[in-house]
Amino acid sequence: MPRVLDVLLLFSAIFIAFLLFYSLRPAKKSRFLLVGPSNSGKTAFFTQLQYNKIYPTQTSQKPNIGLIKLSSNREVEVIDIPGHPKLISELDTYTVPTTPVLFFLDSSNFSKSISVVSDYLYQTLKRYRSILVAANKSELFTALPVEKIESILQAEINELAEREKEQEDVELGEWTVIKGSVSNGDTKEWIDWVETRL
Ligand SMILES: Nc1nc2c(ncn2[C@@H]2O[C@H](COP(=O)(O)OP(=O)(O)OP(=O)(O)O)[C@@H](O)[C@H]2O)c(=O)[nH]1
Ligand SMILES: [Mg+2]
Repeated sequence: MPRVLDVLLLFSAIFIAFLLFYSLRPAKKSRFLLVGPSNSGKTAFFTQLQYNKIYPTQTSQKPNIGLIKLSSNREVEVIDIPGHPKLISELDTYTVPTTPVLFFLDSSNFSKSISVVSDYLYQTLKRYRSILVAANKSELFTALPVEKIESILQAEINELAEREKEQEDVELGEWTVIKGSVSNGDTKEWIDWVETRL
């Protein structure tokens, strides 16, 4: 009889340890990234998400990491990765291919920066599966229409992929472009996109 009791006690202890392990373990955090060339508005968007206010920014030299609550009231980690070409290796610090990425570009300066933006987008598409190109600063008079931005980017990405195909097989993430403006608070479609992918 004492044997049966010992076995029962042992099983109860294992069961309680199991319950404690699963209830005390930290919940898996959702995360999304703000990526893209310098001056595209990532940190402005980050401060808007984090503090509900756009603060004056300077070129970032290290990532900004924050916790925000989206409409579902779920806490989400947002990481703003500096866009300076010297810091492109930061892209690899967070690489989990399924992490949703908001890739920022400046629509008002796009014609002058096509190759820099396309190269950066190409590098991002090689690392992540789901990318929304946030065509920011669309309120400015000089902003290029989103359809034009999309077709130029598509042609550039095709060319880059074609060139690289000769050396190795390339698999690129899915991407789409949505315009918006951090300054005007026109960012809802970007946030909705992120929410459906977390
Ligand atoms: N007109 C306009 N300006 C914007 C908008 N969003 C951001 N800016 C401005 O663009 C400039 C650059 O913004 P940042 O957020 O610092 O750019 P960033 O992408 O973080 O740049 P790096 O840190 O160098 O990678 C700042 O002066 C912002 O105020 C926008 O929607 N419209
Ligand atoms: Mg910045």
